[in-house]
Amino acid sequence: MDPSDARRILEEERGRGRALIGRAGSIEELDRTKTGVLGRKAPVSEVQRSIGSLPENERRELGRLTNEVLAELRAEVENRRAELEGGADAELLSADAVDVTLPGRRPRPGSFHPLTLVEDRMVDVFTRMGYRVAEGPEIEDEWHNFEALNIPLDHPARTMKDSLYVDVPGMLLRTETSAVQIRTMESQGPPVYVVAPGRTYRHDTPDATHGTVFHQVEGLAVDEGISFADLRGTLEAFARELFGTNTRVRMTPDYFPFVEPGCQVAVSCFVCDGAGCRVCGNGWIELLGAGMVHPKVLENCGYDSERYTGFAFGIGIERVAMVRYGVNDLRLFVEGDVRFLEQFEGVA
Ligand code: 2NL
Repeated sequence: MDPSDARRILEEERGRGRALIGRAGSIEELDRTKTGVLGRKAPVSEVQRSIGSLPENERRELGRLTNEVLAELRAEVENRRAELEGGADAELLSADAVDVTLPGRRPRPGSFHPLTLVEDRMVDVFTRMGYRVAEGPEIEDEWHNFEALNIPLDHPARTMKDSLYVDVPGMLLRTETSAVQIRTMESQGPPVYVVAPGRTYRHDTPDATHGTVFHQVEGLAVDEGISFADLRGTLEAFARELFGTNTRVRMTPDYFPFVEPGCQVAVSCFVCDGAGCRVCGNGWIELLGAGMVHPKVLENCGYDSERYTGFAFGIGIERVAMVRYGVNDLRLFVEGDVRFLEQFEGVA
């Protein structure tokens, strides 16, 4: 190679290399540029290989110049590499940045299910009157669910139509929580003051007013000298706690196999105070069934029905929740739709 050509190439490569290295936009592009500028086939490398065959007087000087250009370009490559790596870091840092001055996200509070709200309030009224809370199994035997309650073998409530039997003979999903109170009487002597809240089941096709699952609070008081007047007084106190001190109670005769006499209980409407409105219709809200415990039920549990008397009542929780919160479809209670449930946020 002609020494003057070699000199020209070195100077050209110094300029061209620096420009290319400076333009490399990524580590990958920089590596390709490095091969082009400093690799085996690069013009600088060709000059380097030709030095050995140059005349003695040129060899020294061109050798020094070649090394200078090579060192300079290598340094440029490493500078550019450091810049690109630093840029990648900075990009990562800004993508991951956390603004510590932003206000925190407040977690949404949960809410109680309306049936839980009503059940808790009702149970609370009775526990303050001195009642204990009893719970029991949801799968019951026919003795506790029917026979002990004086519901005879041929009673329509026992047929498959109204009850949900499980595939163990004689076992069914309880149709009321009375069974829990039968169990309480079987396990202890009088006096008994107990409420049994919980789920009950019916064989029904769900629509706005029928469901498969119901919730009840049943109550039972058995002692010496308990009268129908005690039942009325207890239910009046309960109604006033739940619906306000102006609430009046109306009792009309009704029949349940496990009580005698039995009655239907209505309360004066808490919206119109008995005048008649959209909520109640005629001023009264029918709320529960009740009565004096049938002597046969007491005897079935080993209680002396000559000495002890008692009253019992069964309150439908759905019924109370519907009038209280203006719910017009039973299915809303079981569907778990958040748009329904979140309306009870903050209600205690
Ligand atoms: C209703 C009617 C009622 C009872 C439940 C009861 C329990 C025992 C003994 C006697 Cl252990 N009675 N419970 C009594 C009368 C009515 O429920 O319509 N509930 C929604």
